[in-house]
Order: sequence, then structure tokens, then C-alpha cells
Amino acid sequence: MLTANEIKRKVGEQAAELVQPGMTVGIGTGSTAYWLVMALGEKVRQGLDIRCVPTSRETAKLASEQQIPLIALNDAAVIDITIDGADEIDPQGQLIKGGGGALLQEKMVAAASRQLVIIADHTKLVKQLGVFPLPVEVIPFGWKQVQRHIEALYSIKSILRTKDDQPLVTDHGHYILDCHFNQIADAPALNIALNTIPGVVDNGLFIKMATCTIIGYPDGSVKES
Ligand code: ABF
Repeated sequence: MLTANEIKRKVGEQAAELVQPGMTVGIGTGSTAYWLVMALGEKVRQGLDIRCVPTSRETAKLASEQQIPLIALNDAAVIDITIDGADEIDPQGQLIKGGGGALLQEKMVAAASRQLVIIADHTKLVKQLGVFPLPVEVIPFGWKQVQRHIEALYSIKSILRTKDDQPLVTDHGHYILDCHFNQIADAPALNIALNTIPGVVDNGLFIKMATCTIIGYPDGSVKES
């Protein structure tokens, strides 16, 4: 039986095989995408000609260490493929992402990509989104009003994400509210509704964005769909 890390490595390396010479590639954030970056680094050192758009400072640092050529999203005319992790994946391929605090860049890179490939271990598969707290990225100005608005509107708990007892600050200087919906019956509607609240920058619902998923299992099997 494979460990969780072995599963993540397997799906990261399998996804790296999708990357062709000359491609512009969006590279994700998190412990599964870590293995994608390691595999792409190996290929780059063997001569694979690609350019990558990182979805976070953390990923940019890791990719640089692997000598992977990076370009900014603004300089990428089109992104051929983005490969990224997820926190929850439902049967329709709707996602919750943002557990790593990079949902804004992840969503923008995904939106600029011809295809979004999601790599994950089987524990991310859910029947309905919502058990994983939905990250909502907000600007610091008036975040408490936004928190109260969301809690009142949906009768849920919304927790400011902290790091070392301070508000976690994202790469773009925002805060994150982790919203405990428990079950999200209409993810497309919630995605739109949250983003109309003044002060909300974006949220971790990825609707109709994933073009395929690569899911690894403890028995070593991998399911692409
Ligand atoms: C990232 O991948 C985030 O959106 C998400 O939180 C994370 C999943 O992390 P891991 O692959 O470490 O489980 O893209």
C-alpha cells in the first residue's frame, strides 16, 4: 500500500508526462504539486524546453531551485496547461481550492489556461463540496464586516486564517476567511454570490474549470478522468 506522499508523487510525476516541448505551463501550489515541480525540474535539466507560470511565491521559489524557467502571468500570451492540486473534488469536477492560501493566483492562472489538470490523492474526492472550509479571500480593510455579513447570510462560522497568531497575509496582501459551510448544495451560485460581497476578492470554488483529474489510490492505481 502506498503512503499519502507516495500517492502524491505518483500523480505529480504522471501529470508531468502531459507537458510537451514548447509549452507554457501553470504550476500549482501544495504538497502534490510539489512532486509535479520536481518532475518538471528533472525534465528541464534533461533539455525539456518549457516556461512556467507559478501560482504562488512558494511555487516560484521551488521552481527556481529546480532551474525551471519562469514567466509572469502578464507575459504569458496563453497557458497551454495548468497542473494543480485541490482540497475537495466533487463528481461534477467542481473544486474547493485555497487551503494553501494561493487561491487568487491559482484561479487567475487556471482561467488563463487551455486546460486545468487537477492532481490529488483519493481522499480529496467528495460527494458534495463543503466539509473542507471554503477559503474566501478578502481585503484587510473592513474584513470583520465581511465576516459578519457571511456568517449572518449563511448562518455559518467564518474564521480568519492565522499564522503564528497573526492574520495570514496572502502573496497579494489579503486575508483569508475559512468558511464552514459543511455542505454546499449549489456551488456555482455560491461562487457568484460570495464575489458580489464588497471586500471579497475571490473564493476557493472552481466551477467548470478542471478539464481533467488524475487521482491516485493506496493500491498504486491512478485514475485519469
Ligand atoms: C493547492 O493545492 C491549493 O489550492 C490546495 O489547497 C492544495 C492542495 O494541497 P495538497 O496537494 O498539499 O493536498 O493548489
